[in-house]
Amino acid sequence: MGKVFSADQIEKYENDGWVSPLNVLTAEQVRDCRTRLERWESMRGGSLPAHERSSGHILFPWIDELMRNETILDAVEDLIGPDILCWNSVFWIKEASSPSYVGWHQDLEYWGLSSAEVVSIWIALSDASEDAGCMSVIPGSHKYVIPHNETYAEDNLLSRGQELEIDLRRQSTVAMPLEAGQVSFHNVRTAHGSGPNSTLDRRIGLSFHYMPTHTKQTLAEWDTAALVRGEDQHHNFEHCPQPAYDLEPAAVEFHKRAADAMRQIIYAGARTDQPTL
Ligand SMILES: O=C(O)CCC(=O)C(=O)O
Repeated sequence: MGKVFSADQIEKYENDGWVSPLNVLTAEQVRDCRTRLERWESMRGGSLPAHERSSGHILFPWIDELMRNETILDAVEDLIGPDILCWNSVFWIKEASSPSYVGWHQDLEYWGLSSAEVVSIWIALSDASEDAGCMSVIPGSHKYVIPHNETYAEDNLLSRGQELEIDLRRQSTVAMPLEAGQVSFHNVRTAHGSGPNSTLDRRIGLSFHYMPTHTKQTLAEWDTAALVRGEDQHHNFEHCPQPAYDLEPAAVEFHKRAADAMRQIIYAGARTDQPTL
């Protein structure tokens, strides 16, 4: 038995590479987060530029607080132990009735992280039903590496339009629908993807990517991460400062450097004729 997950849930995560859902946020907390996000989007003219959808925890105390949510960290500790860094956070937004989708992929191949223990969590800030295009996974796929195609397809929300090079009709996939306020957990190598949003509401998710402190960045000399629990005896990443208030100038400057480093990593080896984040 862990702090949050039962022994069966931990075993399921180890065998299948995912566990979901966990109830974390109240309806009021979800409303508050959504209001703050949508206020920020209005400031930016309606939607966030790609570089701001990533690492928002460096810019805004409310995202930093979500990243340090005790229930989430207890659950992550059950899966990877007590010394935890958060590498990144990303907003995954599909507008109402939109064709946006996320191609099937495994993240570890693109992030340069040395540890296959990295755990991705996804917080639903609106209902993420199957009709809204919730995430699905291929159970057990965290145990092997699958080649990817890079399609750069317009509606694919991934940086390179990645798609697994396998026939999905031969795979058994499992949908992970979430109600607003619930959270899913998947291993960084678990193959996952999601379809379009055919509902009348936006599908809004916020992912955080947690890793043991011994993890190294293999694609860049310098990278950042937030120490969210325990001790970091390895110092492989520069620790992100916690923002004192929204868009604090020092935080904006740090975020710019961190986002530049992230862009180099995410696009390492990619085609050069494509627009970058
Ligand atoms: O939002 C989605 O549908 C996919 C998110 C994702 O790829 C991730 O959190 O790793």
